[in-house]
Amino acid sequence: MTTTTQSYKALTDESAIALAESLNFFSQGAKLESQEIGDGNLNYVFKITDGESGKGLIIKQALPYAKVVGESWPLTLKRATIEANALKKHGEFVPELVPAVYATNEELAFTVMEDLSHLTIAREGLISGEAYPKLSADIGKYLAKTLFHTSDFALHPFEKKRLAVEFSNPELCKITEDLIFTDPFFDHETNDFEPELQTAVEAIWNNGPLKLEAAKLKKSFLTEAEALLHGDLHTGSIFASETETKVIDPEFAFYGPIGFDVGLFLANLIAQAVTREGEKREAVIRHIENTWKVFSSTFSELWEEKGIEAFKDTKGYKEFVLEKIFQDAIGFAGCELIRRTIGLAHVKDLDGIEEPERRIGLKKQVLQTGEALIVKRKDLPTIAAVIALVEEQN
Ligand code: SR1
Ligand code: MG
Repeated sequence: MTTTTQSYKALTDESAIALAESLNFFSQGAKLESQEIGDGNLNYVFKITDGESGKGLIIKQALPYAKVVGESWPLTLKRATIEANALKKHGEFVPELVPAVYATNEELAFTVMEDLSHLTIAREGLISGEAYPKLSADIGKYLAKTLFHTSDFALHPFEKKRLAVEFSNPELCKITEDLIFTDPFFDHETNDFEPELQTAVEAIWNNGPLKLEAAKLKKSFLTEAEALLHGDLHTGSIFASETETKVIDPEFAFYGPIGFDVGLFLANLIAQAVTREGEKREAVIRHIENTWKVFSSTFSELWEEKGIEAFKDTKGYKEFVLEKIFQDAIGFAGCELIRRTIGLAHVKDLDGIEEPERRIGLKKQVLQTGEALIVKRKDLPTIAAVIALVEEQN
């Protein structure tokens, strides 16, 4: 279902309700309520509910600027179409792990989708101590299926290149290129950190070998069009409960290196794990381990069963591909840890720690972990070695 053409106007609660009424989703005459619930950096999110039937839907609208900064940072509305199309494309492979899309409108830059408000944003739940037992198995599967099926290992080269063009997303990629791969490694105005971190941050800016490795990772992000990525797979892009997981917000989707999605998710688990102790910490550490285990075993099975690459049975090739994804993922995770600590957009896992000494101590530790993951990524052969490195910094 696609609605008719109109020129862009930001939705209000009233116009969001009028839009919902026009979709024939609710029964006629239903008394609808709207609540703007967007807590991300970029968009409006309206939740429309019919109190009587309990039915609901979500209308997400892209703003023509980045909400986190304001109108001084214009941002393409095309990202709404990219997001809706990525949800649909990824939904072909993991329908149970993404929200259903009901309607889209390119001009008004909105997507109408399944209401997931019975779930909690995973970052929020994890911060309040939830374990989400299915999280890593579900995300490992999501990663393997979406990334394998949109890669050259599964698609005819014409279709893969057609998708790479459809999902060309230069403006949103530029945000990542700047905020993850460039600005945190230089004295740049977008950086944001407590004065107590100044010495640690200057050490990053002056660390030539670290910057060389960050440059190599940035080059991979810029040039390796391997699969249709989610592009921003942090724990704020995931809804979860004890029994369900749904991945939302793929507005940064584009054809990029497979390890990027894997690495971003691992980094956000690491940023959560370091804030915990005892059994609760162990639960997140097990998620780190299991994400890689499920991803690599599912990817490997898909390779054997559905792979179309002529060299797929050549001894050592699958292992080479998985090893490259792993090394990339670990390096990208390091970059994400550094940017979430000293760059423009932080994470509540760390910023929300009220006690200043503990917060600063953990942030220094996260910076060291990020640096080590980047520089030592080729010497970390297994996920167990990565976990040992994370624990060493503690
Ligand atoms: C200006 S956007 C800042 C960050 O928010 C998004 O979720 C991405 O992570 C981006 O880097
Ligand atoms: Mg987002």
